[in-house]
Amino acid sequence: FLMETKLREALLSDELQVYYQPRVDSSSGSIVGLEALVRWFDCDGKSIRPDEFIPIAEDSGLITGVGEVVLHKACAHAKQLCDAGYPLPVSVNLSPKQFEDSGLLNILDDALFNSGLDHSLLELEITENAVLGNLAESIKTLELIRSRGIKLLLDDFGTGYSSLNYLMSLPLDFLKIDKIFMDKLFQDTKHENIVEFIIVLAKSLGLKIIAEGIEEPEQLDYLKRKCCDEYQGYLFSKPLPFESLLELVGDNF
Ligand code: G
Ligand code: G
Ligand code: G
Ligand code: MN
Ligand code: NA
Repeated sequence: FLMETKLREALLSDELQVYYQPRVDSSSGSIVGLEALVRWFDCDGKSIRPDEFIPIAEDSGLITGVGEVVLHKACAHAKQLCDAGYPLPVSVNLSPKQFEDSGLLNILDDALFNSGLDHSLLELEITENAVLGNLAESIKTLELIRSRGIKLLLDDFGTGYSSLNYLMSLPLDFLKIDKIFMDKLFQDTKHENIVEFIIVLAKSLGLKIIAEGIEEPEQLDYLKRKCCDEYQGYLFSKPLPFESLLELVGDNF
């Protein structure tokens, strides 16, 4: 309850910021995309983790406002990068509540219109939990999003139900292999096998694969051999405030 009140005030006083974690191309090693991740520094400068406040935002309905702020900031930053000569796509996380919201398409259109960002530079990360309710209805929404040129990415794959039916039926562009698989990759051959299976399956469905949570060079070597398309993790960079990201991108190009 206290957190909810604080979050409501945070929205009014613009305490939410967006950090960006680079996604790196497998062959060139250059930055090819960014994931937008919300950060909250309260009035005392204390940081409150999204793991803590996103669930509260979801339960209280504040997630729509939070999501709107993140989308607008991410689109504006992506536009700024593009104008500076770095046309990097930015992916924004959508929680299930946002996905169900009937106002979602208007919110997306507003963020794109206000920023002037090329639609192809916006990507949305959804999880399987977002489509659990009604598959047919979800597919319609995803198709409407995609018809605008926005790309879709399935996040956290392998951590929930991971229905092969979803993977087959949903109109998607990317699949993210979750960090939990990276953590356990060399623990036993089971984990190597399942990662290899996910990669082969996703590729056969025409999806590009992003491996996330890469911390060790050994993980990267393994995934390169299995031909992932993009990599994300502390090995390359932590999520950065926009100004730091701009510097990194400048050095990288
Ligand atoms: O960046 P970090 O590891 O702290 O993020 C923790 C969790 O919060 C992750 O599951 C991430 O997907 C989620 N998250 C981060 N930013 C956003 C956001 O803008 N919207 C939503 N819905 N979730 C986010
Ligand atoms: O790893 P993580 O993304 O949580 O790093 C965030 C760190 O960056 C915080 O520990 C904080 O010290 C610093 N930081 C970046 N931007 C701000 C800001 O706007 N306010 C405050 N108080 N700290 C910031
Ligand atoms: O749920 P989602 O995949 O959106 O969340 C991504 C989260 O993972 C973010 O909170 C981000 O800060 C975190 N993250 C990204 N790369 C790494 C990494 O290499 N190691 C760890 N421990 N966390 C990471
Ligand atoms: Mn994500
Ligand atoms: Na993930």
